[in-house]
Amino acid sequence: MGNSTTKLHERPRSVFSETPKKKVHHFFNVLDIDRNGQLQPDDFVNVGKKIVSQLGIDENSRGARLILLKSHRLFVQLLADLHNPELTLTLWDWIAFFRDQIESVDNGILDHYIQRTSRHVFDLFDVNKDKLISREEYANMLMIYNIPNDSAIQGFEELDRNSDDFISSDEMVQALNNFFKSENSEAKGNLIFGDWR
Ligand SMILES: [Ca+2]
Ligand SMILES: [Ca+2]
Ligand SMILES: [Ca+2]
Repeated sequence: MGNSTTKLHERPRSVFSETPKKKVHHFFNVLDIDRNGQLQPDDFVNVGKKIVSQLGIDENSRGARLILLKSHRLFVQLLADLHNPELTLTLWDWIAFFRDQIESVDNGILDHYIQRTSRHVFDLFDVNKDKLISREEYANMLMIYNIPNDSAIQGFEELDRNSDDFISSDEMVQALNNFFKSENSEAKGNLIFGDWR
């Protein structure tokens, strides 16, 4: 029995190998909406604006302001997670953050980040607020982030583990866990933000 406790502490550290690195790099490009090689407030605010225009709601309405606030908050929290006092994140900051988290013995910060990213996806893209992401809502997310739809159709199938045609928040967290942590290039969830290969 004492043995199992020891084993917990002997968990081998994960290595930030080429596969997770490629995925994280791809995710940076997805978030870098204006493709200037830096994550800045504009990238996130523009996502909010695109959602508002996709929904066809009045830019000055409460709903629209809430969406803009939520997408901006995503960036502010990201800066806090990365302990970055600047309003700009470079690819280098980004990759170093994930490398440090994945290679750390304690995955607490990364798990927290995954939970929060999942919450944000639901906040921004679960339009009818049924706590499920439908195919249509997922397709809208891809469109907002300029992710080609073809690879992501397969992504949806893999995310939807119980094949009920919806992505639940548990399925989202599982997918993000694989996306950020798995060294397996075929892991389910890898295609959540399109084809990174
Ligand atoms: Ca940018
Ligand atoms: Ca929904
Ligand atoms: Ca499902």
